[in-house]
Amino acid sequence: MIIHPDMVKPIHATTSVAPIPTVIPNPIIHVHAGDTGHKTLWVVVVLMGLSSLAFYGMAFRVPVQKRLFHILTAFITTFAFLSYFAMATGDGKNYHYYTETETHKRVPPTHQKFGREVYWARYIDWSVTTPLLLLDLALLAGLSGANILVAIVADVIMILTGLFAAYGTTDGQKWGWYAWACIAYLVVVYQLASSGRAAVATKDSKTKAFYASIAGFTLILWTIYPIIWALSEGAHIISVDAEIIAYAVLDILAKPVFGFWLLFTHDSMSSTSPSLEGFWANGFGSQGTLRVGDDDEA
Ligand code: RET
Repeated sequence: MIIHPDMVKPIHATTSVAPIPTVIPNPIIHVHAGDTGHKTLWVVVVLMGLSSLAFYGMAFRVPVQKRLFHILTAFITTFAFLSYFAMATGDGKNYHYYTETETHKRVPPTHQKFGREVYWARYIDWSVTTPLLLLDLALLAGLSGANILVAIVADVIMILTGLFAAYGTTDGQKWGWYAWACIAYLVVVYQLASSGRAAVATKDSKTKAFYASIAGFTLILWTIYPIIWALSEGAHIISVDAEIIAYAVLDILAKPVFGFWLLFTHDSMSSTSPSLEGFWANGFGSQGTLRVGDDDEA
């Protein structure tokens, strides 16, 4: 009898003892968002859009000298609106592939390749909006320029190293980048909790109490992000839908809720809050104006 190779090729070998690894690799398992995740992304698009409109509306109701916080906060939700619009319509994401190895007692280890969705649009959003959120808090506290710069640079390092962590192929690479991001985050925490508190100590009691509450709220919220990251993109414990919902709740608290709280309180304290004149309100004064054609006359 002639034995054809197809007759012996063990494509899906089964046994009652233990799974026998096949010579044909298992197909890649794709881990992606479902219906709930997609709907959640659209809900956030709408909420970020509406809050942006509300913040721009609030900005127009106060004189330009008092508009800095309104404008910063409206920009924050506008960026989030755009990034959520990208994610909801299927942009700003791709599959990150990795292999999980399972060891067995009697047979050689088996390998399974996975592709999990990474929503990289988040990191673009966060790299712009978290510095703006920090600026809101730093200006409220009256933080020095030097401290603001350190906080913002540390913050950008945190987000970018977080992005590298999301695409890490080996555990060492992934968790190595994660560790750098956490160290950068500690610098941000230090600037808000220590330098920020010292700076606000010279202000009136209302501002002091308000900074303590809103900076405390921010620090608690921001600390949940790396925990969600570790459970989702890090250790792949929770589903992509769960990851989308968790970040959606955090983003809504960190941006629109934070924004309304900041602006309503700021407007109610507006008699004590500083008024920005100079370039912010009037552009370059006559002395600083560049006049076209000055050189030609000379
Ligand atoms: C990552 C993963 C790496 C470790 C750390 C992280 C921290 C992220 C933070 C994000 C804050 C985002 C906000 C968004 C508002 O919409 C990058 C998740 C520490 C703190 C406030």
